[in-house]
Amino acid sequence: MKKYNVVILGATGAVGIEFRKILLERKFPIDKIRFLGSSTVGKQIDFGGRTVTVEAVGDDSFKGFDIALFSAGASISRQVARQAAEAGCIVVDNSSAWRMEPDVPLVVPEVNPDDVDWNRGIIANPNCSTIQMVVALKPIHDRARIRRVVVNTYQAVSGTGLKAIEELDLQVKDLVQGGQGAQRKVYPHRIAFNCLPHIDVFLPNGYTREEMKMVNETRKILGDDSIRVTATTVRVPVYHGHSESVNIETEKKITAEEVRELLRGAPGVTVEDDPSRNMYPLAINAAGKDDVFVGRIREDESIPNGINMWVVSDNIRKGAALNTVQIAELLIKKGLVK
Ligand code: L14
Repeated sequence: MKKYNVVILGATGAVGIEFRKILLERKFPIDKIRFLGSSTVGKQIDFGGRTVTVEAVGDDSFKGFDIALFSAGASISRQVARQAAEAGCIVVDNSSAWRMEPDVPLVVPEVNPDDVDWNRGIIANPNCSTIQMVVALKPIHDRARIRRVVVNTYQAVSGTGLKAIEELDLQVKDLVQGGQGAQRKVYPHRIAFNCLPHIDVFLPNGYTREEMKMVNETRKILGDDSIRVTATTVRVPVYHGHSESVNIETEKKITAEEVRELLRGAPGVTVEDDPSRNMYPLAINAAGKDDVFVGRIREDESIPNGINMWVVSDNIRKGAALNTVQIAELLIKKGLVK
């Protein structure tokens, strides 16, 4: 079996750690591996028995490499992705930098795998909240044609990175010891025992950038600009796993039982929906798992063709690292790497 030379940019961040685990777990066919970082340059990391030293990004970082997985933020990605692609190294980027570029495919392998075919060296990994939602929407859209989606999210702090996990940790520990939980670096308000209706920055239309990602990326991935989407994205004091309340209006009638049936057969989805046993998806159960979990499936009785559901997934796995690695696997399967 052919092996590939792989670069990870952002190898020591929350997503980078998961990239390394998932590559090993899935026995990704790796020949050479290179870790790039900024604040952790020089750090030595064990990768499946080899010791890899984190390097700074330089002019030759991508020469001789086949695939790069990026998760180091939008600005560095904007600076070096083209350079990597020109060096013949195909980039799968987890930042928001390239997602809405018309010449960059935005891909969730269960939903629009064939969009990788028209890549020109860069493929974007969608936003975490969008990925888990579209995995659940796709089978419903194919069957009943979705007209409108109203989504509210309950997003974990891990999405913001290791610093935010630490911030929640410090605040909780301080508060239970009688302190004020005043340790604040990442979020503008205390996140412990609180909910912040604010993820990423505010835009002139009053929405946050996270909310508009859900609107625009959903349309691009489903390949349908007529779908109307409106979102409210909320940070909650959860470490791992985003939860979403999703309300859908369809063109054709579809029953709750039909949705359950459809989703039971959908790739990457596990239906957990048995209210009689208090069974519904939970962030604490989804953490560390690969699937998107869907439950609380029921008809919206306020409109003729509506469905409500609760969608949960590990934001760092399916929402980021896993989806990125799955895109890389897809590229290999389709013979699109070198
Ligand atoms: O990839 O949870 O667009 O703070 C930006 C904000 C991911 C999550 C993205 C967060 C994100 C994030």
